[in-house]
Amino acid sequence: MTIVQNGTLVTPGGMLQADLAMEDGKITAIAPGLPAQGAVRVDASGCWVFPGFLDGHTHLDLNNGVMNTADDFASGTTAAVCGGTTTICDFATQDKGGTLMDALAAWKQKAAGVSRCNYAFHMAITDWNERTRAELGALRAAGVSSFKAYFAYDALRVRDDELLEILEAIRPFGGILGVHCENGDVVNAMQRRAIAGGRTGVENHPRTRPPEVEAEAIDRLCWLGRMAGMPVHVVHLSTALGLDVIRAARRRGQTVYAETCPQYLLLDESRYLLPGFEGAKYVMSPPLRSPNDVAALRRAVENGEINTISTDHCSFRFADQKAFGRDDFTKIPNGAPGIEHRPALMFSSFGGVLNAMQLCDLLSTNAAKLFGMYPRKGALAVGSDADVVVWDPGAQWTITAQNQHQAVDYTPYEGFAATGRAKYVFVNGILAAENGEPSRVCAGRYVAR
Ligand code: DUC
Ligand code: ZN
Ligand code: ZN
Repeated sequence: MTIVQNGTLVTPGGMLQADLAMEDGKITAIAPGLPAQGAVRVDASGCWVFPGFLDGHTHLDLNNGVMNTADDFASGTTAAVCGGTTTICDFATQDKGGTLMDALAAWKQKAAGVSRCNYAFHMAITDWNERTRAELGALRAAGVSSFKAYFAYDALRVRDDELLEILEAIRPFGGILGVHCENGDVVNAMQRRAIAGGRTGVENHPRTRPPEVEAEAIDRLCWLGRMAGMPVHVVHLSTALGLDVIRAARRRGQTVYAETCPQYLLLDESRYLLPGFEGAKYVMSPPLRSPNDVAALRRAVENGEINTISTDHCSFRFADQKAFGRDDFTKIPNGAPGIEHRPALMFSSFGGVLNAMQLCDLLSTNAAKLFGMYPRKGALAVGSDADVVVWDPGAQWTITAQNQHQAVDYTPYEGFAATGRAKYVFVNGILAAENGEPSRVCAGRYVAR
């Protein structure tokens, strides 16, 4: 048995000055002054104790058609636990012509035995047909209740009629569909025009994916959701225009879940104008936006319009992977690292305006609820899994590529002065990281939902 003593617990019922006991991977007791004879004692005085943070959007060990991400499940989940994240939802992606069950098996294989945090999979449907539809029951039985579809990327995207059918098909079992909202045809056309005109530099990445490209796709998703009688989930929201579209759908009475990411709350499009090829570090889709967009999204986080903050962690090394697009920005692999730093970035940045309960919702509880893991995950409660973070709110440290565990040669947040850090991180009751360094144990398990 392990007992976390004297911390301030962030529980579903409120903040609680109490001890927390864990045994056999579960939280077994929460009360002040628990008897600790024979138990391993963990001192949490001066700290907040949270349910482990949950990153609902990661891409580990992904091949983008040209190359593999820098982080696989070994390095990516090591980085995750060092930062306080105890569960990730990664994306298993169907091959064109392939089955959903094969995709799930392939992704389980990537994670099994090497994952330091728990992992669940959203299923990205890229080939919608009768065989795919027929697999949904088996997939649900295998623990997959959330799905993903793309409106952009030729290798991944589905048509509007297919997206409508997917929404209808997952409705009977309460599935939820997250969608990458960018108009792929328009992006393709704008990219072709830019390259034909000799505009090949990094600064053309955001110019060929303007805010309207996102807003239009979000609007289309919302109407398709209404036609299907289904809630929808907008992933990686990046624009004020897109936020307005979500507001309009909500005013009509629709349920629209919105996720955004630290990069859209902390960084802006001026990064694409950095000298040399530096801007390639920030090439992701959707791209970084204007300071006005950043301000609008920050207000939306503060007033509760954003449900979850996830990373879209999809790392490529600057030196030899981003470099692939040196002469043509459309060839720069899309994505940036973040899995390790999300909790510290958000506590540092919103700590003055949001309280511990609100940050807990944004970083853990809401994603657990949306993706069918609550209260097993996302709650400090007796019977919940013993994924626990002892958070030192006063710790001062600096984010650098040097001290990170992400297997990539940069961080978008180089030099960021962070306040707050995961002091102890437990995954299924086992110490997985301490003061930002991993333990020796790989305690992560597949989370069937
Ligand atoms: N965009 C995505 O849609 N997925 C991974 C990374 C990125 O930049
Ligand atoms: Zn996406
Ligand atoms: Zn993504």
